[in-house]
Amino acid sequence: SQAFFRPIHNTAPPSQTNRHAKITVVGAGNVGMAIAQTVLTQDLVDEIALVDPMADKLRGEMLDLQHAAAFLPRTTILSSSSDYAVTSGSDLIVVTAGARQNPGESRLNLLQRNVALFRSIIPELAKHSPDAILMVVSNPVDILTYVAWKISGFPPNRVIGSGTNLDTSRFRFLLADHLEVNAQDVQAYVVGEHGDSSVALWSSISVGGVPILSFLERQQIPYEEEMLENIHKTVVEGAYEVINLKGYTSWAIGYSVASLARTLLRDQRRIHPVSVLARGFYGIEGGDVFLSLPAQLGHGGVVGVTNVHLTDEEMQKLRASAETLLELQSQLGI
Ligand code: 6V0
Repeated sequence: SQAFFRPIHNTAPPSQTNRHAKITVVGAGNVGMAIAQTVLTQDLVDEIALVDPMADKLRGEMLDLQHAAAFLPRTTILSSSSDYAVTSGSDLIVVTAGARQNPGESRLNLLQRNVALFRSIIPELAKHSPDAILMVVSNPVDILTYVAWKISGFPPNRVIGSGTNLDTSRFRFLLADHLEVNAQDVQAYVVGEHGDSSVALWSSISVGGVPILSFLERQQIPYEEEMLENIHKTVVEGAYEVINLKGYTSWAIGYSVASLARTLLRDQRRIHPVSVLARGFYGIEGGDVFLSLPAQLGHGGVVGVTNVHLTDEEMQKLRASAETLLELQSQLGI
C-alpha cells in the first residue's frame, strides 16, 4: 500500500539528543487521573504510563484520555494492570496507589497495608526505571515516602513526597483571598507533616515583596493573631471539608503535582515545600525521617533545602512531628 506521506530523499536519522520525557502514574484513582490529565494538558511529557490493578477501569481511563488527542499536544498514553514494563525508562514516577481506610480500622493498620502494597510495587518500578525520580502522593505521605526510599534503595535526592505542597497552595489561596491579591504574588510556606500537624511559617510570608505583617499595617487591616491562626486552621480542615462534600480531593493535588513535575523535568530550580529526608535540618536528629521543608528542585531531584527562618515554636513543632513519625516507623519493621 502507498504511504500517506512520501518520504523526502536523504532523510537523517532522528536526533538522539532530543530525548523525550516520560512520566508514570501508579494508581488510576481520583488523584492519579487528576494528575495524569493535568500533566497532559501542560505539555510536559511525550509519554504517560498508567498502572492500576483494576484492569477495566484503567483501560477506560486510558481510552478516555486518548480520545482527547485532537485537542492536546501529541502524547503517547500507555497502561497496564500488571506488567510494569510499560513504566520502563520513566523520568518521573508518581505513586498514588493506596488502600482505603476500612470502617473502624486504625491508622497503623492502614499504614501496614500500604507498606505491604509498596513492597509489591516499588521494587518493580525501581527495576524498570533505575534513574527515575520517585514521588509519593499516597497517604500518610511522609511516612510512605520514607518507606519508598528504603525499599527503592534510591539516593535521597531522588525520593520526594508531595508533602505540604498542597497545604501551601491552600494557604496561599486563603491569604490571597483575604488580602484580595493574586495567589501567585503570595510567597508563603506550610512545612512539616502533611495534614493535621503542619506548620505555617508566618514570619516568612510576603506579598509582592512586602513582608505580610507590615503589609497588613499599611493596608490598615487590623493585625490579629487569631485571624492568622484561623487561616491555618482552614488549611488543615480544607482536605476534610472537600472529602466530606465531594468524597475525595483531586483538582488541587493534580495541579500541585503537575507543578512539581514541571520543576523537576524542566530543571526549573524552583522552591517547593515537599517531603525530603529531613535529618540534620532544623535540629531534626534521632533518625531518618521525611518531612516537608522548602526544597529547591531540579532535573536530578532535590538540589537543596533553603535556610528559612523558623521561630523556636515552629522548630519545636517540626521536631515533635519527627518524633511521632520515627515512633511509627519503628513499628513497621522496615
Ligand atoms: P482511590 O480513588 O481509591 O485510588 C487509589 C487507586 O490505587 C485505585 O484505583 C486502586 O485500584 C489503586 N491501587 C491499589 N493497589 C494498587 C497497586 N498495587 N498498584 C497500582 N495501583 C493500585 O484514591 P484517591 O485517588 O482518592 O487517593 C489516592 C491516595 O492519594 C490516597 O492515599 C490519598 O490519601 C492520597 N492523597 C494524597 C494527597 C497529598 O497531598 N499527599 C492529596 C490527596 C489524596
